[in-house]
Amino acid sequence: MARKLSIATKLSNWLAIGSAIALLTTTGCTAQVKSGETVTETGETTPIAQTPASDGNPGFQTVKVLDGLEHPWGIAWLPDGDVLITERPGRLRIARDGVLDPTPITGLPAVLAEGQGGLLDIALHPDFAENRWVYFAYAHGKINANRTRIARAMFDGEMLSNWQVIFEVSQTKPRAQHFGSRLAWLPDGTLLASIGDGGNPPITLGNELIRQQAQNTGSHLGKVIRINDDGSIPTDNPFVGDAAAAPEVWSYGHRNIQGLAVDPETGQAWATEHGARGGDEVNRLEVGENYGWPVATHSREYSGGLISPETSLPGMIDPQVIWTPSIAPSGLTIYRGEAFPEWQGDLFAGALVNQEIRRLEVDESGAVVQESAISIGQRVRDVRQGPDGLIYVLTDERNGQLIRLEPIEN
Ligand SMILES: [Ca+2]
Repeated sequence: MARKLSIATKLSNWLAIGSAIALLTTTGCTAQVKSGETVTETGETTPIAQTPASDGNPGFQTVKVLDGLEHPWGIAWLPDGDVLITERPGRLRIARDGVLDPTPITGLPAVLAEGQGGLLDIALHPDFAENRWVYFAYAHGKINANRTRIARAMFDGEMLSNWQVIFEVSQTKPRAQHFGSRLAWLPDGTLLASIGDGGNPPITLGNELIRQQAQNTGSHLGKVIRINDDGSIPTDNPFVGDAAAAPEVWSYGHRNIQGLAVDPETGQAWATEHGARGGDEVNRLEVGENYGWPVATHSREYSGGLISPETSLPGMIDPQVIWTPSIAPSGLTIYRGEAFPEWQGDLFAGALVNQEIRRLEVDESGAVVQESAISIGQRVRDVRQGPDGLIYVLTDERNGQLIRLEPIEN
């Protein structure tokens, strides 16, 4: 039976499924991209394009693994090598043995699928093999009053059951902007989640712009929160015991984090955050710290006006990287696989507008020291390391794809 296949067999099936796409180049790299043939009669995949090794980079190619995904947002691999993928309109898809099931998984509630909202990130419990819990972040409510929610449900391989909302933002907001919604587990088994700032001007809360809530530790807006696997609050969260603060808050002063990852080797958390016009950021996250938004920022209003005269302030953490103009950063991963030894420990950040991946090299002190780009040619929504040590990309298109980067010998 297919479900008894070993992971190795499944991965070889995955290899056989894809057909290569996406001309791929590396910024600053003079490597020639050469054409290849398409799928052979045996079903083995040959890439359309490859990038030979150069300048300390490995040779690599992209192949298409899946298509027919409508605005896919997040991905999670099951222990048997099958893969779950969220689609922003509100569906959960599964690919078994490299084949996308045409029927979505049942057991999900309705989500607010408007604007930036919908069914967003997915993460398996670290002990999923034993407890079957799958975690979701999504937009809930109505267009004039909505919020980010986190829920978990049990997945038996066929359907979801026992849907439990374990967190929701305490305040509602109008419109469909800035849900944050990336999920990442810390080594201690607690869950980090990013929550957006509530949205752009002219959205207000009380007598000020709602984005000011990013500086209010009493609000979940504009934060990274940390919760236990059942939604309860870890007693060692930084603002536990502060009556004016929300006890879930872990870091603050964020606009809209769309990439969140924890280094499996060091436990260090990283985030990529959207600015408005320019001022996108890469941040190395530290517990309890203030990352500045909207009082210290390199971003400007979409109109071009100043958001703040300050780009840095005492007591606030400056970004490791500033992207102006904006690349619209999306999913983030820290590479710790064996398939690309040259990229060990590097950050891979998706970019929606630039339709590429940014690779960031980090030195021993944790500082970003070099950056390059890998073109994908479609809006990149998520970047993850697969269980096979290869790098996978979801593209944010109506016919979105799962694309894989794999090494080549040359
Ligand atoms: Ca910042």
